[in-house]
Amino acid sequence: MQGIVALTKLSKRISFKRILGSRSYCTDNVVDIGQPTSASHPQLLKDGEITPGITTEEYILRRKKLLELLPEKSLAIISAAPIKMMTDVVPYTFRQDADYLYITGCQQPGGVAVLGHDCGLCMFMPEAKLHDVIWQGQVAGVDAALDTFKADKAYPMKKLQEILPDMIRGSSKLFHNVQTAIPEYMKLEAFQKLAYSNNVRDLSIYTHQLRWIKSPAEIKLMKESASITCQALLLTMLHSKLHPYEGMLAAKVEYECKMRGAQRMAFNPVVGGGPNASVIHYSRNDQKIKDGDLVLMDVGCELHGYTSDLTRTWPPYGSFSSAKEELYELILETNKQCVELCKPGASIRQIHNRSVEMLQNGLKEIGVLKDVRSSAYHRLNPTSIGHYLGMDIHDCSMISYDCPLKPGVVITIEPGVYIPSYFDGPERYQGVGIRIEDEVLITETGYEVLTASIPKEVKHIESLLNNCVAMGMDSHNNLRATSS
Ligand SMILES: [Mn+2]
Repeated sequence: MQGIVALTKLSKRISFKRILGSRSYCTDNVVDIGQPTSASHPQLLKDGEITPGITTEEYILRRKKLLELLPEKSLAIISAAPIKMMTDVVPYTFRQDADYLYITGCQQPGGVAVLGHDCGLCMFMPEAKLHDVIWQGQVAGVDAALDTFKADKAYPMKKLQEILPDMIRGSSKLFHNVQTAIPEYMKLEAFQKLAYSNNVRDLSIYTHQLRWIKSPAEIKLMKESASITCQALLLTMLHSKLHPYEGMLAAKVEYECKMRGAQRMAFNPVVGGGPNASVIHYSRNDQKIKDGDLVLMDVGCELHGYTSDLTRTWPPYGSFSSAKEELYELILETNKQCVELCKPGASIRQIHNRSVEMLQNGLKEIGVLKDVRSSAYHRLNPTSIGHYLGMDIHDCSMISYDCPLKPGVVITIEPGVYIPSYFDGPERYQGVGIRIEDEVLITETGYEVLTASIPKEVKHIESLLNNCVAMGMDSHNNLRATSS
């Protein structure tokens, strides 16, 4: 963050027009619009795609379908996600709002998209200031909105106050993305007027209906995202024997995901060794895993806007103790039976209820619960059997868990048990957390497990961990021994 003075002086000498001119700032004659295009990043996008794997036609179809769902004479307003700052001038990595990305394909902050039956897609775009271009690089503006995102109309953001009020006045109902709502349009008198007459609603009821069912192109991306996480977690399982540290396993899985093309993790990896595994969203990841303990890893990556979510629990030192194996088998059997229930017409709620029955009976049988209906059950497993998965990790939250599943929906199946060290029960089960999570795509005839390539059977896990030494992976140990 040094060199501000020098650069500011220099910037005065650089032609303003050359940097900001609509198509003049190019690398090898390729326009930089602040995100990959098929011209600038042919390794990522094919011709005709706005974002990797998703064509212009698909984006246009999404807008058409959203307009079909919206009542007559209504207008939808969706802002891009805000930039969140870590400190002063240092931003957190930007992540686009899923609805904005789904409708526009724009991966950058600062824009507002308006969709209406009369105007089609109208985008208000940020204007690159010289200072921003010098420090952050090019951004998508009005030209990119028209040429790349295929908006029907596009204006610079400064025109919003002038143009949007008339668009709002011509509508009787307004829908907006509540998650990213900004004062720039909420303060407009025309907006306030409709809000006052109770004619402003959350748009996500409609966008979530669309996003809930994945297109063939989206399914392909979901499969790739799942496959990347499976490969990364498998390598991390092998790695755990030599490096039984929560933090190192988190680093390993992130490295392997990114080496396979993921842009980022879908959430902070949960790496809980021993009793830490009984903390459902454990994120400290700062402990050494002890011999005899299990480690629970819940991880997922994001590939071109599509997330994955997968959990495995295993003993890094190579073998399950009998008490832990007993618990593990119960979770595994519940996982397998719940996966079998996935098909069109079933609901997450139904599958959840079945999982509760199985776990209550199983925990009673092995003596963790004193009786089947014990209220302690909900302390040992307060989670749902699963959730919808897609562009967001807890995708389409407006869709009820009672909704009958349809082909093209992706859900997780993640039974678990989380027994804290202080649990008033048999000592051998205290301080153990186990979750086995798979991703399941609902198909016409039933289901397809997208995370099937990573082992979950006890014998498969033990053989995987114990044979990696025979494969020469102990050479690290030898190296350490000779060099110390
Ligand atoms: Mn999950």
